[in-house]
Amino acid sequence: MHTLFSFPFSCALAVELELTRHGLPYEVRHVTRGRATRVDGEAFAEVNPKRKVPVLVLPDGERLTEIVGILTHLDTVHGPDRTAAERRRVLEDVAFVATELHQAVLGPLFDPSAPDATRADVVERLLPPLVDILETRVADGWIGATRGPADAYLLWGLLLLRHGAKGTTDRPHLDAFVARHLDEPDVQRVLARARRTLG
Ligand SMILES: N[C@@H](CCC(=O)N[C@@H](CS)C(=O)NCC(=O)O)C(=O)O
Repeated sequence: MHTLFSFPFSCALAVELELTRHGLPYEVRHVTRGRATRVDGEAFAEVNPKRKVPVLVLPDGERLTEIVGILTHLDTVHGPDRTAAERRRVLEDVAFVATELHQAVLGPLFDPSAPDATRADVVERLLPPLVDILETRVADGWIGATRGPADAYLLWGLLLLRHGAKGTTDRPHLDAFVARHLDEPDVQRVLARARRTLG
């Protein structure tokens, strides 16, 4: 059994989707968001001194942090056979989505203590060229055509942007990508569980 430390609608949902897609049994332990982040009354710093989700505890007890490592681990061990070149492309795309979309854009956009000017700068300056690149990448067929960890991670990023920066990702290939994923029963299951957790 895998154990995933998460909070609803965090980037850990990409890991949950990959666990679901691979048919792996897992439990989710909920972390309370914020500076004094706690899980089930236990200090979360004991679990991850960096105080960030996701944390994935493997069935043998090994504890993984950092989503790029977690997603590529699941893909390598439980995903489809890939050539060495395909693995390099998977890592490239997961790292791109992690650093350029989630850390650079979504991090400040959803940080309640970020100044309004920071959020405006992210939406007006950083996001548009990134959306251009993502639209082209999806149109060219790597992300999106080959189901994998970059897809799962990009999907959560686009769903969060639809919520936090409405209209900024309205592009034909990105819209088709999101629609295709929202049709997937695995995606619907993971989203429904996150909504139930929010209550
Ligand atoms: N370097 C970490 C960063 C992960 C991260 O930023 N996680 C956010 C949620 S998506 C978090 O746990 N934030 C703590 C908080 O908001 O209290 C990784 O790539 O896994």
